[in-house]
Amino acid sequence: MKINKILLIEVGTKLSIFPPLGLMCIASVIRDKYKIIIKDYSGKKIDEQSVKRDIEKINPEIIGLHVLTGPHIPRALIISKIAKKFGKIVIWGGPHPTVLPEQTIKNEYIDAVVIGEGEYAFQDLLKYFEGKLKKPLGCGIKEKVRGEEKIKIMLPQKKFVDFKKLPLPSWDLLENINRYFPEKRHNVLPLSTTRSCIYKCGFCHNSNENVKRYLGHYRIAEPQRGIKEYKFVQSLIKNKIDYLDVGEDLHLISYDYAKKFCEAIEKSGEKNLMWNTSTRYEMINKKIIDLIAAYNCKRVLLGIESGSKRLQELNGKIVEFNRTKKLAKYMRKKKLFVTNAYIFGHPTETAEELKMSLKYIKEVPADENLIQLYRPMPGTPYFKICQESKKLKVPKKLEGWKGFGILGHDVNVSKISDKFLFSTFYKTNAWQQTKYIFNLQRYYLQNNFYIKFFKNIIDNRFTFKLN
Ligand code: B12
Ligand code: SF4
Repeated sequence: MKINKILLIEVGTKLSIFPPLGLMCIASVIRDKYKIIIKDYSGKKIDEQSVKRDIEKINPEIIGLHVLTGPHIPRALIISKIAKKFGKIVIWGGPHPTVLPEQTIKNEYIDAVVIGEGEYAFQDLLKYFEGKLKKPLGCGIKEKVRGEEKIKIMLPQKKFVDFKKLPLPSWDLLENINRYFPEKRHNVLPLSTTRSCIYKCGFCHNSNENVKRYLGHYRIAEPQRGIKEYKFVQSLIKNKIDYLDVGEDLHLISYDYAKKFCEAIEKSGEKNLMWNTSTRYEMINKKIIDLIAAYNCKRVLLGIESGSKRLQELNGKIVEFNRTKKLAKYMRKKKLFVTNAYIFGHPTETAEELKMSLKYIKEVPADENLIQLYRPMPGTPYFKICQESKKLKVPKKLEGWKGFGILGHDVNVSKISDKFLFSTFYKTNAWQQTKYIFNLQRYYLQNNFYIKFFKNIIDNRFTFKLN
């Protein structure tokens, strides 16, 4: 089969707009061989008519979709069904097909999945559909064996992305790039500068076996790449970017890296270029805090997850109380906006252990305590505990995962009574969200983000998950 045009679709959810970083990375490595069109449905309602119109108008041979576990799935299925009606080859990539490739590809509207990192695997798959390669790696395919359809999950790729050789994401292929930067002066550029994570916390996607095998080891790009990307995107848009969001899974990994990052910010030639980061308490100290605060870092996201030593050991993140308290206090003194993330309802968690988390929330300083109910993510060590306890109904079909990761669809897999867990969660959150909004307003004023201050509707991660 001859492939000319490829349509890459960001499925997204109707409530949040986010640039399709993964698809832009894929596009960059194949755009010199094929015509690539990117459609971003994030922040939009999906209706059959407009999807039909898009597919008919573009008329690609291949349609690739980026899919997370949760509400992305029903949206991706609507698109895939229409695509199949038009006789297109449908390929899913992203976190959901990565963790459950076999079940995903069983769906009648999906022809193949990319597992883990997509840059090399997608190229293999394209060659496979062109009849130039028999055994693509890093993917799942359907093959006819003696008239019968068989699913084959292929071995991982032998190569993983080297940021030094990877072209910048194809921001210039976005249809309406200004959509992501609506403010006149204060816009945020999300950057993807890492792959995978050094750690494998028990609840996290990164501890999934397929993620470990198919996404490759932890890599972090030279900070200079982020600055280059910032300049590239700035040259494409009409408004001003003054803030880099590098708070991915794990960004600030050491003093040496922090130093390099701060030097790159300084050498960028841009006055007042701000940024945020994500890290773990065990990775930071006062010296790092002094450094990043001096070089315009504004926000830091850190995981505490639980106040119980047993649960900290279970999930692989030890957060020592006194040290954490001191560091958090110091970050706030240095005017860094501190977000501490917690999970309520860990598998096997007891009411006593939940109270230990409440102690952390009360005593460890933060501008935002981001509290989430435990969301079971398939294939993780936590998920296995849930399955063993038989408290979780594991979906037998792809469609069944649509409620995962959303507030309101939660199952209680802990040993805490439903009443105590949910009432503690909602009560604590009501108070913490109020405090957060107040702190955010203060932060906006401190940094002269006046427009954001006035426009600050409650668009935080707590409400958007009521999807
Ligand atoms: C930015 C981000 C968000 C943004 C935007 C989401 C988005 N569109 O990706 C927002 C804030 C909205 C978000 C929300 C949530 N997120 Co989030 N998020 C991220 C984060 C930090 C970066 C994503 C990114 O851009 N990565 C960089 C690009 C390059 O990677 P990528 O998108 O995975 O793409 C690569 C491959 O997957 C593949 N690929 C991807 N798509 C396709 C398509 C095709 C056709 C092909 C061939 C290949 C391919 O190729 C790409 C290049 O190698 C990731 C962590 C991470 N490091 O990936 C978590 C992550 C994606 N999020 C996660 C989770 C759990 C959530 C939430 C549920 C959080 C929560 N508890 O509320 C919500 C879900 C909201 C919802 N209702 O669906 C999990 C996903 C788990 C899962 N199984 O789905 C991740 C992996 C974090 C983690 N470590 O657990 N998130
Ligand atoms: S450090 Fe963060 S991103 Fe890494 S495995 Fe743990 S929770 Fe996941």
